[in-house]
Amino acid sequence: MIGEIRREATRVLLSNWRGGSTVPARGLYPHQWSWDSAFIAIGLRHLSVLRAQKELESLFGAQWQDGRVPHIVFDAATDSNAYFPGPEFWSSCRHGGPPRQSTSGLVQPPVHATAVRKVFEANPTAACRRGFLERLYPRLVAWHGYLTRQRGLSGNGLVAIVHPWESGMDNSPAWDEPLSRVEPAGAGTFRRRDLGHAGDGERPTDLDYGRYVRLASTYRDHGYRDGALTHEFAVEDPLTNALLASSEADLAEIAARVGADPAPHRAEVERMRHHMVEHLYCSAAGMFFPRDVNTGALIRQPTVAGLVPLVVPDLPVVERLVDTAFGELFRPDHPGPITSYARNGDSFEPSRYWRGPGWFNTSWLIWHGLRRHGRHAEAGRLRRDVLEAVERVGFREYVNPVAGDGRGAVDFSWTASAALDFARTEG
Ligand code: 2M8
Repeated sequence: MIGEIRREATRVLLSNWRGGSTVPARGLYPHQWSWDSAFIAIGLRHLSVLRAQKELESLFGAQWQDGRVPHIVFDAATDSNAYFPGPEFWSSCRHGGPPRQSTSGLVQPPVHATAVRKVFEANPTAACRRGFLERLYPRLVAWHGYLTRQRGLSGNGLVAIVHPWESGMDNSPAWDEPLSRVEPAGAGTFRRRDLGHAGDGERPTDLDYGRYVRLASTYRDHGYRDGALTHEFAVEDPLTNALLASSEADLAEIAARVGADPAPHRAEVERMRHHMVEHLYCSAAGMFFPRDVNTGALIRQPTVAGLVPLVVPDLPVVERLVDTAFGELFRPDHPGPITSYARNGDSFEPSRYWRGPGWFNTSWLIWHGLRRHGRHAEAGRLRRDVLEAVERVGFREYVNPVAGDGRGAVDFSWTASAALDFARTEG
């Protein structure tokens, strides 16, 4: 079983490689995505450390002057109409994006320093030869600096996302309430391309898309300047903040390797951990919730994002989070990834994208967090369940936790990458 998974995962990652980076899936996602590339590099390092380094270098090659790492880097060789919203919509070059590449103006969760560290550790000699860490370290510092400086919108020590796409969990039920205040762009003003590749019962609705387009075009029309705009959607997401804290811990290790001072990075981890527990943790629910910056209220929707803080080193509430993660709420009926939304949630939909299906990257993050906290028994159980799902459904984008079948894209890169990493790790 493991041997077959490794072979097939390798096939997927090789066939989605485009010469300098990897597409999440052919057809539906024909460009480079930010957090996908981080997960992909983590898997690729088992096949070729050089390719894994290039995956991350190409992404950071498209970093903006202000330090942001764009959520999509468009492939110039791919038809610009293949994906919506495409390069013309974002007009990145006019707003501080890199001069020779087209990108989006949004960001995605910062899991990159973790990926850089793992790729480095896979073969330090090869990395040193190419100056991999020396080149990436200042870029990672600028990336984290962009988030803490420009996205610290409420001043409470946490960073905010300003669009559901920035969460990576686009149509999470947690965004329904803040999104309901956004006037959608007219249905006739844009043309979705995603529905040509996946069923509309598995994707966000047209109303969601209208609101996504409105928010993105307003941000663009303000030159993507964070301070210059009262964001209609601004949320402190536990997944984004947790990944920033955990990446900052990895950045401390990277700093030590390149002869920089790790102490400020360690202080930053401590600061973020404190603010996360203080502002986003709900002890009654045993999990974290996002906070709406515009109302100041917690959004009490139980999603897997509220469990991802397990990745934060020395988190004081690990026990409760583990109980929640392995309780009934997030358990699929068939062995597989933890569900993206609680089974008893009022908006649970087992086939629709981030509103119930299990995803491989979030389960990888929880596994990583469990191992970080020495919870090897639970980590091993999750690993076995996820590998069993891969064996059953292949490298699908997500899994219906009720029927147990695969949904969304086939041959999905981060599924292959996570499977490869699980398959290559004992326990
Ligand atoms: C999905 O998001 C994109 C927009 O960024 C889309 O729906 O077109 C999400 O699952 C996101 O987390 C992921 O990075 C992206 C590419 O796999 O697809």
